[in-house]
Amino acid sequence: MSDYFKNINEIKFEGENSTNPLSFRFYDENKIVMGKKMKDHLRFATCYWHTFTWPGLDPFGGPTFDRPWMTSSDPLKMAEMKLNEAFDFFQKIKTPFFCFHDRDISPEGSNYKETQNNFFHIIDLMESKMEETGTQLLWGTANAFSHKRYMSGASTNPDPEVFAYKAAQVKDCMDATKKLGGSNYVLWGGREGYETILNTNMKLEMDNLRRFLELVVEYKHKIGFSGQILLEPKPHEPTKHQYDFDSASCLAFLRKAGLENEIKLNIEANHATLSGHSFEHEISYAIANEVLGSLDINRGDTLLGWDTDQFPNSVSELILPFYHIFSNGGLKQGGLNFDAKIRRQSIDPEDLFYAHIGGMDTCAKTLLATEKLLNDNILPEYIKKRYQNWGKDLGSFIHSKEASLESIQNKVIDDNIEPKPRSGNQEYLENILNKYL
Ligand code: XUL
Ligand code: CO
Repeated sequence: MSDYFKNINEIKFEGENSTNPLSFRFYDENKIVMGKKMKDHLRFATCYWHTFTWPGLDPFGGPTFDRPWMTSSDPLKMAEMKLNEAFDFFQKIKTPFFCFHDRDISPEGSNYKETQNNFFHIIDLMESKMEETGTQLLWGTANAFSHKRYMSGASTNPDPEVFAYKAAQVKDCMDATKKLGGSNYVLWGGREGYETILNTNMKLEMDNLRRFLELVVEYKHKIGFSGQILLEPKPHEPTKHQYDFDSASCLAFLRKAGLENEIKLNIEANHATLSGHSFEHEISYAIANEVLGSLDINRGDTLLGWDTDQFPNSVSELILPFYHIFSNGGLKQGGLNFDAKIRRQSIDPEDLFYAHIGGMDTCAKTLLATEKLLNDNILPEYIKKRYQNWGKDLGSFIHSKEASLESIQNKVIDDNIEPKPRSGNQEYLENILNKYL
């Protein structure tokens, strides 16, 4: 029996003028946008960790959330209660997908075997819940960063026993993700980095990270998992330096390891801004290099320098990310995972709903704006025109095999080439974009 959310009914679309805070004003799941249902474009996922597992801690204060499944008695029973409540929530909020870490859904036991039994016990129950409700798994992942055994890294730990422990854990989690029909498997290198170079052999750590990823890819093929394997870049936090800093450093690493065709990226908004980039930069970089896998959707706070993981609430922040995604084929096997948490003062069951409703409505409103932006075609036409000379004689010559620095120089002299600067029209373009917000 689930009763934590008993006072809340299924959230319905009521339209823009609705004053009911427990309704959608823009997310109309079956509405056709750009030829497809809204829900199939957006592929929303609720995350298990922030929404059901995080108790409202901050570095200066203890738990603030009074959830019935967070008491200390019988951890496995608590995990079962959490599972029931989570599926009740998924059905009421109507995110078609969810995501989990192994340790969000089931407790560690006193040894590996016991932990494994707890995990597969919950996975079996989860499988039945998924069948019963039709909720799907966007991705699974292993938490190899919270327990103290991982304090100096997981696959980049100085101790091979820790590497082995993580490998065992990831094998189980990949098996579970496959069993549940997950569309992706995510690897976020929570502590795959270092605190001080004084005690760190960077070359060996990076070789070991490569070895770990090779083993993951090998196992994916062995078990016939058809989902995508995704790395999730983040520049720092918890460690000071992380090896998977941003899209560009992940891609460089993957290329050196020869894994660029096997592993794609799960890009998170607040990780992008922590690395000094915008969300749209990280997304377009991944698209340009054919490694966009999925998105963790949230937002940071410009006044705070850490990962605040707030729910998205601004169309103007999302319009450029969406424009790039939907002008390049959409999310495909990926989705929009709300890797976002309510504030620790938001302690009512309704607060979890308000947060997701706000995030889903903001994304839906952005999708509608993106449709207009793409239909009007002003921005794509502008870009096409700006680069059009690359399709003409000189551009084609430069790309041809005959071109060399000497022959290009001859052209400059013979054809009297004197480039004339042309405006980038930034403010004009910003005004155009504003019309859609
Ligand atoms: C941490 C983070 C993780 C990953 C999954 O900042 O984003 O929750 O998404 O491990
Ligand atoms: Co994330």
